[in-house]
Formats: sequence, C-alpha cells, structure tokens
Amino acid sequence: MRRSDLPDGFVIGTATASYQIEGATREAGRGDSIWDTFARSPGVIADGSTGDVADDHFHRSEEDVALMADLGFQAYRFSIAWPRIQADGTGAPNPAGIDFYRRLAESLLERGVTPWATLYHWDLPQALEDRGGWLSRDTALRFADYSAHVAEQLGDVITDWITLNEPWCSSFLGYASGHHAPGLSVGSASAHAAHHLLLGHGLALEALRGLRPNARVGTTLNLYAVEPAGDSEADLDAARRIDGLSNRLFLEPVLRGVYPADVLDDLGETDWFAENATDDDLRRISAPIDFLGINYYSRHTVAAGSAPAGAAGSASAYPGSEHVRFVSTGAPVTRMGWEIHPDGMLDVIRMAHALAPELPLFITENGAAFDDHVEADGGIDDAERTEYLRSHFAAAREAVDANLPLRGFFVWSLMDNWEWAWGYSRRFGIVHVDYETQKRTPKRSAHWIAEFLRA
Ligand code: IFM
Repeated sequence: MRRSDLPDGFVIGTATASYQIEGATREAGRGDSIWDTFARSPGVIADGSTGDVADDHFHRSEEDVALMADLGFQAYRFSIAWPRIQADGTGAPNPAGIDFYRRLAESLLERGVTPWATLYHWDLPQALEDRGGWLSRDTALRFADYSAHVAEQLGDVITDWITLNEPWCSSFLGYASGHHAPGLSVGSASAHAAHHLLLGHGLALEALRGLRPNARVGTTLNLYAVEPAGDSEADLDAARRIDGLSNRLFLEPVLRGVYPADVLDDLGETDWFAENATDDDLRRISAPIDFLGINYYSRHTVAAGSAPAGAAGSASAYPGSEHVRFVSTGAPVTRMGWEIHPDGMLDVIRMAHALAPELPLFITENGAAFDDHVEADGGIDDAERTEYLRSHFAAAREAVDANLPLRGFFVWSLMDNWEWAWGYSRRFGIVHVDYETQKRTPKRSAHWIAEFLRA
C-alpha cells in the first residue's frame, strides 16, 4: 500500500492528550484535574505513577513539533487541559495556559502541520468534580463557558475542533466501573454523565459556531465492532446490549437526536431521561457537525453468561448488562489484551455512515500497545505495532475504495505516554520515550510511517 492509494486530501496525522504527555501539572497557573487527584490515590494506577512529569511536553513542545513535522505528518490532534485555562473550572481564562497552546498551534502552523484541538480529553477541573462532576448538569454549562473562552482566544490559530474525546470512557469508566477518574461506581446513574457530556458537546458546538463561523467542529466517539459469540437468542441479546451501550447510546443522539429506547430500558433509566433529556437538549446535541471522529482499536465478542462484564472483582463498566461475558476468539491481542481486528474498522465506519450518510468521518485514533525492547544500537524494532498500523491503514484504504466518506486517519500515539490506569506500563508511541532522560527515539513504526508519507 502507498500514500497515493489514498485520495490527495486524505489527512494523515498523529494524536496525543494533555494529561498523558504535558507534565508540569503545578506550573503556570494550572489547577488540579480529576486525574491528578485520582492518580495520587493509592492502588489505582498499575505502577503507582502520576502524570506529573509524563513526557514533559509542556517544556519540550518545540522539539515534539519538529519531530512530527520531520516524520511528515500533516496534522496533529492534541487536547487542551481545561484546568490550564480555568484552574477551578470557572472564570476568566488563564493567560499562561492560553499562551502555551497558542505557541503550540503557531509552531505547528509554521511547520505546515494543521492543529486539531480536542477541548475535553478527560481532565475535568477537580473543583467541578467536587460540585458533582459530569453527574451534574451544571458541568455542561461550565464546559460551554470554557469552550467559548478557548474559541475566543485561540480560534484565530485553530480551525479544527473536537469537543469531546470518548464520552463512553468518561461516563462508564469514570462513574460506573471506577477504573478511571473520578473513580466512582454509581451504577446506571453513570448514564446521566453521558447525557451531560453530550449536552456539553452541543453547547460547546453552539459557542464555537457563534464565535468562529469558519471553525470545523466535530466530536470523537470510541466505537467497537460487536459480535455475538454464538447465534443463540441470549448471545444476540448480549451483543445488542453491548453495542447499545458502547455505540448507539452516543451515535444516535448525536446523529439522529434520539436516545435508543432499548438501551435506556436496559439501564433502567427511561424515566430519568424522559424528565431530564429535554427536546431542547437533544436539538443541541444533534445540531449539525462538520465531521465525526471515530477512535477504533478492537472488537468485542460477547455471550450471555454469569461472569460480570469488565474486570473481575470490580463494578461493571456496562451497567444493566452485568450478565454479559466478553469472550476471547483466540485471535492475537495487543499488550492491552485487545483483539487485533482491522476489519472491525470498516464495521464502525459503516455503522456511523448508515446514520449520517453525508457526514465526513475521521479515524481520530488508532494504534497499539506492545512491549518494546531497546536494542544495543538504540533502535526499537516494533514489528508488531508496525504491522498493526499497516493493517489498519489498509482497512482505511478499503473504506475509501468502498466510497465511504473517510477523510483522514490519526495514529495513536506520537510518543509513549502515561496510559491512564496503566501508568507508564503500556507504550502506544511510534516514538519511544526514555522516561529517565526524556530522550525521544523514533521506532521502526515511525520510520515505516515516514517512508509511507514520503512515497
Ligand atoms: O490512551 C488512550 C487515549 O487517551 C484515548 N483512547 C484510547 C487510548 C489507548 O488506550
């Protein structure tokens, strides 16, 4: 496969997120986010680490921009840390925070890399969590206010905007299983967080449209191909439930302006949504977007069964579907234990396309964690990651050949970084980071992509 197999305007970029790379968590007026608090709690992060230093990108952004430009990427998707802009989630924007992102966007533009900014990649100001976090409707209003400040201050240098990254994770890992910050397990009420996040998306979209008429605005969902393990009615129902909670609960309100009734019923939340998710909310949530971002990593194969979904011994990330088992198909998996299934990328693209046939789609994340070994000569021969990316680029090409409106692909991630509850124990980067010295070394996968982009 060659670069020329993809259309001219097809965007190939790379992605990161603020808390995973920036470090400098107590500098330049930044307040605490829920991830600062969560990571400091004993026993919740696999290696006991925090993102306090991470890749020290806050001090090395010039070097990192040069790196991605040298590799040939056309676009860079990063996220803006809300508590850098508003330390406690309210009030006037912090000039030092704005300045950091302005310099980042300007240096990207100088090097011919288009900045794509995500407004929320999980670092909610702790002060807002203390007032109810995403379980409170007010957080959506605060998010709109923050987004308006960012649009005002940075909308001259950033045109491509993503409101939310993976609201499924924020809702169900954050408030149901508790594997992510803020680490709560409120059962089905976690779906209220999903609604408030989506409302926040709608309000932020409105703010961006009002302040920056030329902005291109979308949102990013993590979608999964979902298959039943067998053809029994019970397995089919298990697949319906997991598809419902992972995919349709987000796709349908954004693209069609309705919540899926069967999913609300599974959750036992029909009445709450009837009272709280007003027609006006759904009108905002489903207001036209310029593109949908899809993060695709893997497929779920599920069966009816007695083992709880999610990690053993913990609350479920799939409330209302506790009697669903995630089944291994025996196919190869990454270091995260996620099945490698490139065809599933086509499935999720088709899923979104069926609901909004005209809407441009972007893969806003795809990549893989594997254990890397630094060779004696300093090189990193990450053959598995290279093959993972190659096979998913091929799936993207198939989508384009099938006339699906896929317009771009962002590799997750530019460099190794702090992988949430896994800390530094999982590496997704195409560039290796030595956390002792902060030295960046492109891996074989990075060289492969650079070659691909040049050819
Ligand atoms: O590292 C994360 C990222 O922050 C969101 N999407 C999935 C990635 C890998 O787990």
